[in-house]
Amino acid sequence: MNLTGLFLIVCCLAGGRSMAMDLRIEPALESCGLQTPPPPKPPEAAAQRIPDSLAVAGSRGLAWVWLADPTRRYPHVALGSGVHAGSVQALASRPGAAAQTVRYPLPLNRVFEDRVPRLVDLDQDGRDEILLIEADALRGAALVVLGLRWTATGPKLFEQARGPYAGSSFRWLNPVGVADFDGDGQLDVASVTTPHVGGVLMLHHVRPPALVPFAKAMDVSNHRMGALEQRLAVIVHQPPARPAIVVPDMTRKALQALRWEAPGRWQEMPAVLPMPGLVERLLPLPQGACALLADGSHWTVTLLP
Ligand SMILES: [Ca+2]
Ligand SMILES: [Ca+2]
Repeated sequence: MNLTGLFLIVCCLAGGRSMAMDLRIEPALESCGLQTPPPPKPPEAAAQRIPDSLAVAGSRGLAWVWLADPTRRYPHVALGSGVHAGSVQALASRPGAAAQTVRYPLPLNRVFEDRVPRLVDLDQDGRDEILLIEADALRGAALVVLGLRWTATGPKLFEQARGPYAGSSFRWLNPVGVADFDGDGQLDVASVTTPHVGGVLMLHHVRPPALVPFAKAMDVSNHRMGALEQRLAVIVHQPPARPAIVVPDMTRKALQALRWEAPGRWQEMPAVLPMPGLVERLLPLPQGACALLADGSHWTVTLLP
């Protein structure tokens, strides 16, 4: 009997669970066959975005969002450069009105330590919010959710919710994504705090004005220090099971899969899955992920529920 078979028996006898999660990997062609169409052309104003950052197009109230006002006032190079954004800007749109540019500047003790604004309708009201990594000079990084509202004088971005700070200067965190991890019908936010020095996977409820952590798991990483690439964990949807997270362990030479199960505990694989090299990027596939390793090879990763 192989180790997996042995585990299944031990698991089911000891824990009473019917199945254990498992991951399978297979060598794949470049990008695992993923076809990504070229993005639409950003508006003229987005040409002023900070270096190496993405302008992101949306369709639910925010036509475009980009990071702007480059500054070196927070000299941390987790993303490969000490240049960060002093503001986020957006092209706000609504039916029957001309789109308008709106700017949300940060105070001098803060920056957006991020390269990609994430658009997601977190409160499911039909309009997108912006999820970003902010960094405070003394308290380090925090997740922030910005909402858009229209006033008599035009659109305004405002802080809708904020997560806990990473703790001190130059402590960073990196989002994983958004899903209903605990099955209560409300979207939750997943992120990894301090992914370079003992990463902690955190799940947060969205409870404006706060993002409130409700689950933590240790010893994961979803970023390589100094890398521009921020996509190093995926969320796998296999209903009726709750969404699972596939993420490297701290070495980034192995993968773990975790799912937050009722009534409130992690289900995870009994042992991490060793990879044939250092994991540099994970992109979502319907049943798992496409992994890019440091040697340039691609692998499909499949989650067996
Ligand atoms: Ca919304
Ligand atoms: Ca939820």
